[in-house]
Amino acid sequence: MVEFTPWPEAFADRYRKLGYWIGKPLHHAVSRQARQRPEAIAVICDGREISYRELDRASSALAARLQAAGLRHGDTALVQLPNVAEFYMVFLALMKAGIVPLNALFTHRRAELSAYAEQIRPRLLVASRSHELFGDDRFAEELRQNAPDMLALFHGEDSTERSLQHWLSGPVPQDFTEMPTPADGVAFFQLSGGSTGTPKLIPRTHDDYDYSIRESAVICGLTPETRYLCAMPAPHNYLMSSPGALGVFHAGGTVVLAANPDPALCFDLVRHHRVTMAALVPSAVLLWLEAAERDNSALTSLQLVQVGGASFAEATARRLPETLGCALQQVFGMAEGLVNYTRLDDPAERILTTQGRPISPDDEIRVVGPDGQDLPDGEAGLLATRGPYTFRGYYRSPEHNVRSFDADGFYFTGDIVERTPEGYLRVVGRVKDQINRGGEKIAAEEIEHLLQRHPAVHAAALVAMGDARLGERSCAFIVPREKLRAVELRRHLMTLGIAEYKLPDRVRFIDQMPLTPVGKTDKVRLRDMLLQEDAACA
Ligand code: J2J
Repeated sequence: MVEFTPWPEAFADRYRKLGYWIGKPLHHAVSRQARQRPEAIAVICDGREISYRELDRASSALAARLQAAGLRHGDTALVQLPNVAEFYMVFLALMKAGIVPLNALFTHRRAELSAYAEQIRPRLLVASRSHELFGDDRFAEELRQNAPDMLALFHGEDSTERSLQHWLSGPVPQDFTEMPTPADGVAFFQLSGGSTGTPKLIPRTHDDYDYSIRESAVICGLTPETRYLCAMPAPHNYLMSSPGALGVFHAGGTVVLAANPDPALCFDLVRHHRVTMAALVPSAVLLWLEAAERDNSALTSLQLVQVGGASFAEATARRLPETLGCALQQVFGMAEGLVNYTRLDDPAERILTTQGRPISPDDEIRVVGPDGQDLPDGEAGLLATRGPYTFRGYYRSPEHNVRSFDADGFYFTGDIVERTPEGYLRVVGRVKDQINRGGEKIAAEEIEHLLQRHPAVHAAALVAMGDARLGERSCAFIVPREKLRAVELRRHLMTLGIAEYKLPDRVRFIDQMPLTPVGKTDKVRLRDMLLQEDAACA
């Protein structure tokens, strides 16, 4: 079984007694829908309409085949698929077979996938032939060096023995028995936005994740009539669970998949499929607002747009309801657990000016000052939390866990928030060393380590710079050992193979790294230098 840090028994008991943890595996809602409303449409993808019956059948067929191929309960899987219906089929199949997936983003490349494989040593790889790394078998073979008995299946593969679509087809064998991992054990790994050199994995249990999904479905008012547009990466926690596709399946609604949030693509999908709800990040909202100001006639079915993942300017929030012709819901969540929503019946000002309040009455929130003291409402401090769906430790990261949690099990999120007297949170800043590039998180240290592997780099630091569209972009400050050009660094990072969104947007060469009194890189100074340059240019 995949190990993880469990909740202390007293907490687990309480969460069960309160009916939060119901002891069911994550696929239970789809199985229920398939029994009760088999013909209802679960997913629309590229013009294909997939019913709950079909979603359930395909996932059981794959689960049975994986079992027959010798995969076992408690094995792990590395999955990387684009926004296609098969992503959900695979996820549900793995839940049924008790195989623990890590769902990589489609933008992830060699560096990320290798680091994930090294951590989980997958017995199964599910990838897409349309990804640059999986057009041929070389990279899959490379991954196999760490995981010699790894089975590989490919979406878009011609040969039948390795074709994911083939493995998903056909009837479910009579003797197929579901073997999910225990409900209070690890169901899958969620990915942390991170701030450290190696990407951190978040073990999520069926019990905790399912609770957040069920409550999210209620808070967001989902019904069988909901048509939810998923136009951001499907594996992201937001799109999986807040309420995400799993929330929609819980309510028996329909997920409409889009490759990206481009309004040219999405507005047609909204019109065509009568989409009622969409989940966006702030940078996508800006694109939607520009397009809708020209013509919003495609959006008449839209009732609710959720915005989360990065700081959302109040001025933009104020434009949204009228321009898109629908309600706004702000969402402030994290793959580690805690999710906050403004409620559908909240006063307009609260929806426009806060990032919501926690899902659960048992989400414990602390706003902590510099000396570790709890701050009164209205004062900005570090957000720490524990609760029925907030994890208790990163996977195999004892040192990092000591820094991320206090002795009482509160997780320090790295966000700076203030709390209103009504218990709503406003995100006002961050202490974690991360760049939030339009909702995509970049761990500064990860990129700094990779930059430092270039022989001509003496020191490197990555900091955020403000950006009107994305909120933030990244700037790499480099102290070179010898003459070096920005393109060479870019090429170096491309060769190491990182997701494109992690490539520094700007590179600045400096003679010396500014240091704090204790000798650490002074990132405040670096950010100030950028501000001064921008002011000089303006
Ligand atoms: C400011 N910062 C925000 C917001 C997240 C729902 C929604 C988002 C995520 C997510 C998620 C923010 N305003 N409204 O998992 O279930 C920043 C914070 C936070 C970090 C988490 C979900 N909403 N953020 O974005 O794990 O800094 O999850 O700690 O990717 O994004 O990032 P991530």
